Amino acid sequence: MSPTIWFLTSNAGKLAEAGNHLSALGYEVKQLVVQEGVLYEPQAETLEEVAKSKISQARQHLPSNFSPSDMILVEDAGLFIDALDGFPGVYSSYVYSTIGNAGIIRLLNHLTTEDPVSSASLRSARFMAVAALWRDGEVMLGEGICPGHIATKSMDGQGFGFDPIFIPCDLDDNLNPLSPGNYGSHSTHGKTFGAVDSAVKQKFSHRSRALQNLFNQLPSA
Ligand code: ITT
Repeated sequence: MSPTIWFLTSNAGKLAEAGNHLSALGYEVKQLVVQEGVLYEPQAETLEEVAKSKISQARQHLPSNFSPSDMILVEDAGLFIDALDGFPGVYSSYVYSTIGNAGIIRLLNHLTTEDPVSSASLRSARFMAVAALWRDGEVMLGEGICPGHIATKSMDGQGFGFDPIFIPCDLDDNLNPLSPGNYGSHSTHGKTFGAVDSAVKQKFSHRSRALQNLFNQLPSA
């Protein structure tokens, strides 16, 4: 029987993406549901600190059918915008639920030129994710980064959170990201994560990369 990974998250988009990634590796992913208002998001300066705090909290709320070979997964992500010195970063959830995507686009309105390449580098940003896994009493961490830039207008459709306003950098043949303005063999052709299929996002995303980095440290299921 494949090992069960209990993912502590309230975000359905994150759950679906991690489920897709990990089921392909032979794991079963279940959502670890905790009563609303019981968990807290610590005021931390790094995604890693937040992820470690989420693991400690998750361990206090294991389901009754948690078996000794099961694992706990948490993941903390954020959008880091260069022109705003990395803001919203660890404050991404708060910023998303207050000013939202429209507010971010308004904040960056002045950073646009006619030239798409300089526009992209002025509006450069990255998604970062830290995934943490509790297994056999130990915590392991994996990190993923997806560089890109903020679109000048929202492109909705699929995805969640900041997906409608984030355009990832193209990737080369080995799936390594190129710098803004360079064309690679894998591209969303100027579309945001919100305007492409989830399978396309998965190829570029910080989440896939963090999970890959984390699960590469484990023997395969
Ligand atoms: P949990 O902590 O319950 O897992 P959350 O939504 O608070 O869910 P994060 O703290 O990891 O998740 O994310 C911070 C914000 O960044 C939040 O508003 C997310 O919607 C957004 N976000 C995270 N990953 C994203 C992604 O892949 N695409 C778009 N937005 C994302």
